[in-house]
Amino acid sequence: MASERTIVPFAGCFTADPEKQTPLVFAGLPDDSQSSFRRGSAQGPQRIRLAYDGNCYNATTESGADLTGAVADLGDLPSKSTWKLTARSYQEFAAWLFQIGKIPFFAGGDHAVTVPIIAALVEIGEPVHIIQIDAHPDLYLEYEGNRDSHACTISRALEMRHVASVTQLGIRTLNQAQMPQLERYRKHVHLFHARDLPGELPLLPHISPGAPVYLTVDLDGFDPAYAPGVSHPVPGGLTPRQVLNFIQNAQWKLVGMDVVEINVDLDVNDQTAILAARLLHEAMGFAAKQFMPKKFFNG
Ligand SMILES: [Mn+2]
Repeated sequence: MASERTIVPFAGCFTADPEKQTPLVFAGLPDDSQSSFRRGSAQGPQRIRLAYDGNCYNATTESGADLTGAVADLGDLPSKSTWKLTARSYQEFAAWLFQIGKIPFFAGGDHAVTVPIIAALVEIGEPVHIIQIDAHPDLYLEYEGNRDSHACTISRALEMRHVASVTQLGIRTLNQAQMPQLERYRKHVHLFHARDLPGELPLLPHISPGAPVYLTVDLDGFDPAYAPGVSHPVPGGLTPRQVLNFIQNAQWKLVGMDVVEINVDLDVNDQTAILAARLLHEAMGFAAKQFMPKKFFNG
């Protein structure tokens, strides 16, 4: 169960009342133990909350959803003594949220936190499409002997039978070591290099309108000009505008989302934390628009 509840308002969207009857919930997964290089994402959830705090942001999304008090903040799930135990607690927590019909939004943490959340998606009861914004395919079978590394996230996801497909957007670090996995799962993986995405992000014909989608955003998918606070910056990435338009124009059903891999030590003026919060906010608005048009919308 989550702890350390916060009353940080997150642009007025958050309520600290966990009993609030809203499908939209937020929780932090502050674990960076599976990072291969730099640590720093464990402070991500709280920095993302704080970055979007106060009266300088408003609760209405670009598409007009007024999310005032519409998001229950369930706090941060503390890390356990081992990653295996932490992952189990994340999976059980997420499974419970899916069982009771919530649409959870998570802030990491490194990209390893996504694996137990995707495992919990089995509770949705039908195959779920994964859409990944990332510079990296995360398709190592194992990395430095560690199958739980954040470099292996998509390999682990593809082993799950309830994962219908994985769409990777913004990739610019595919290497030979990951090619065997890409070949093995070629029917399930749709990889788009950043170099091939100069404008609007692609329509995804393999995902039917209304199909369930889980969105996982590694902040290094963005160009470092927009997201300097990441452990593995790779120039030549996506823009916030591309990704926001992609989310807002989607025809699928969003069942959950995470934003991971912020490195708070490298962030500049909270630029990356604000971007992370904005992505969550707009995606919450998309979910609200899809499921609760009368209750949560202006006009
Ligand atoms: Mn990455």
